[in-house]
Amino acid sequence: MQTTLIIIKPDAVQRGLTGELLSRYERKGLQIVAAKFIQVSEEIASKHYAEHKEKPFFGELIGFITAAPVMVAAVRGPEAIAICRKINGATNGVEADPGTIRGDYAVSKQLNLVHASDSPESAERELALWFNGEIIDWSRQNERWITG
Ligand code: FUP
Repeated sequence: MQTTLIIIKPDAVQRGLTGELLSRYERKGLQIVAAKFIQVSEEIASKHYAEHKEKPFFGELIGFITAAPVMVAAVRGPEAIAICRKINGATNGVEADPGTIRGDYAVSKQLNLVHASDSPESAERELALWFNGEIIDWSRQNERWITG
């Protein structure tokens, strides 16, 4: 089992897609183990995107993610990290395959609706950054009908 961080970004929230996008991970069979609707601080945004600090788009990226509220969630399941990256699609909505979130709803590289951790190391770091003891280890009654 892996747990990964999902962010439903400000563009998705503004467009009224929060529930619809979160439901894609849930319908796949992943389990929501934490979620909250928040206004992101510059501090958390800068830590989250620390690997992009030297990139020319860093300022704009921080401006975007802090511009309006986001829904942040932790989702769990077998290979959850790879599954969520596939559900999201390629970073740039122009290149993302139809059937993925970005392929279906995005035409931009920055306004790309969702974030998902890209590796187990990133997931661990990001979950610790966004959720402080707020992950709930709960059992699904129908687990055997989902993961076997
Ligand atoms: P991803 O892992 O798909 O979210 O994408 P990256 O980690 O490569 O980039 C993080 C975010 O930076 C992306 F969601 C979009 C944004 N970005 C830009 O705004 N401009 C760029 O040229 C590249 C990325």
